[in-house]
Parts: sequence; structure tokens; C-alpha cells
Amino acid sequence: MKKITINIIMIFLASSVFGQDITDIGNTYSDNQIKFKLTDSTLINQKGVHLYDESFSNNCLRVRLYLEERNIPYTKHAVKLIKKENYTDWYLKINPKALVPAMTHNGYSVTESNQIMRYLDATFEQGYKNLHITDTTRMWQWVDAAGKGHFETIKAYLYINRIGRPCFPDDLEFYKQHNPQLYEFHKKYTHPTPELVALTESRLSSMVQSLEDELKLNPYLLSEHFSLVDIAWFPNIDFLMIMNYDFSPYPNVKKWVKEIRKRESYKKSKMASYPYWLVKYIMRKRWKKLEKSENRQV
Ligand SMILES: N[C@@H](CCC(=O)N[C@@H](CS)C(=O)NCC(=O)O)C(=O)O
Repeated sequence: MKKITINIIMIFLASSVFGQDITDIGNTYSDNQIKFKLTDSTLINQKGVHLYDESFSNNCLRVRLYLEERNIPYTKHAVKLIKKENYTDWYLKINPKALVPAMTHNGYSVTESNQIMRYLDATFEQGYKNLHITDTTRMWQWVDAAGKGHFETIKAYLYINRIGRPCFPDDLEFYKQHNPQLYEFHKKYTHPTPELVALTESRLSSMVQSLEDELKLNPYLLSEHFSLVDIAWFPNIDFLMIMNYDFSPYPNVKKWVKEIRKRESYKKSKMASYPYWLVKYIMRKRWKKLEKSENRQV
């Protein structure tokens, strides 16, 4: 009976996202804090582009890939999420929302991977034309969707499968203060309801299906040549592949990933990763610890 109910929910949810444009993904989450003036003198006096980066992050890969494709020189600063370096006072001066990536340039900080791409694209000339497609309005809509949709697709996938870093009460308290969207996310996804699991699964499959449909028409997204749209979307798919998402129904997406992995820019910027079984093993232990602490509180 329970299985039948879940199946009905799945069909309902699949039909409600069916036909939805990929650019609608992530509309729940805003990215309105984009560029602001730095106040710290050390940060203000830094020369050139500085990227605050986590090597395991798909959102950071988006910016690294962009910088490498455009040959823009930059200085990388590691922000280790596992060590909660994003919670520290010095990092909050760069991104008050405590998320990576962030970039500083000429006394300003820019946050949100898609907005960093926009900023760099408007600021640096070299390679500009090579990575654009004719319909630039559609191009930027797709670029924005790839970054803005992160919570409801990639992060949601990690949490419904319990391979994301579990959120303990002190983390929750931190997010409540600094990033209300992340706070809401963890409240929902730490123990997701079957409806939320079904919704996430249908969002993911409709997202990958949209890419598959596009890639049936062209070797790259929306175009015959590699562009900013591919730079924006590749990290999401690369990450899902590393995390064992089933891509067997999507042969064109697999072919596209294989092509992009051959690029020099990818070789220079690729994500650090552990084998999936090891991630599962490490995370299982952490989630058990969280459950124990929750049981103690009851
Ligand atoms: N929409 C943002 C998402 C950034 C984001 O969620 N970054 C994750 C790493 S992939 C993060 O910093 N998480 C920190 C945390 O959860 O404490 C972007 O495109 O930059």
C-alpha cells in the first residue's frame, strides 16, 4: 500500500515538473547578493583575481573551468569545508553567506558561481567571443540556472542519499545566523519526507533529461561549439557521475562529458574526489553520530 502511494506521488510530481524549462530550476533560491565593496584593507590591497575555492566543489569547478578556458591568471585560496573554514570570521568578510566559491577583484567581492562568470565575462576581454553563442539571452538563462539550481538538485541528491555532510545543531545555529536558505535546506533535507525524496528524484531526472534532449540536437548545449553554457552545466553532471547517479538512460550526456573531460581546462581544474564507496562509508559513520545525538535529545 505504502509503495503504491509513493508511486502515485512520483507520477504526480513527475507530471508537475514535466515540460518545465531547465531555466526554472532553482527559482526558490535567490542569488541577489552579488558584488560588494570589501572593507578589510589586506583584501582590498590584493592584486588581481583571487578565487576562494574548495577542490571538491562543483560550484567552484564552474569558476575554475571558466578561468582556465579564458586563460585569466588568478590566485587560488583553499577554503576547506570539512574543516569549516567557511565559518571563520576572515571568510565571512569575503562571503557573509559562508558559501564557496567567492572571488575578490579590485577591492570587491563577488559571490555565486554564475555571477562570478558574469562579472569576469564583463571585465576581461580575452577569449570573449570564443565562448559565446548567438542567443546570449538564452545562454545566460542557462548559465544562471546551473548555479542557482544547486540546492534543489545536486545538494538535494547528496542529502536524500545521505552522502552530504550531516548538519549538527551547532551547524544549524551557524546557518540560521548567516545563511537562512541553507538553514531551511538542512531543516528539510536532514530527514526528508518520502514526498521530498520523490520530488528531488523527479527534479533530477527532468534536469538530466533536458540536457539529453538538447544534446540530441547538438554536440554541445544549445550550440555546435563549446560555450559558457557547457562550462556552467558540466560541473553538475560531472559531480553526479562521481556520486554514482545512473546515467545509463542518457547516452548523449555521457558522450558530452567524455568530450569535455578531454579539454586542457578540465585537466587543470578538475575536482578532487574520493571513490563513491569511501564517501558512503565515511558519511555513514557521521550520520550515525548525528542519529545518536538526536536520540539522546529525545
Ligand atoms: N548557488 C551557489 C551555491 C554555492 C554552494 O552551495 N557552495 C557549497 C559548496 S558546493 C558551500 O559552500 N557549502 C558550504 C556549507 O554547506 O557549509 C553558487 O553557485 O556559487
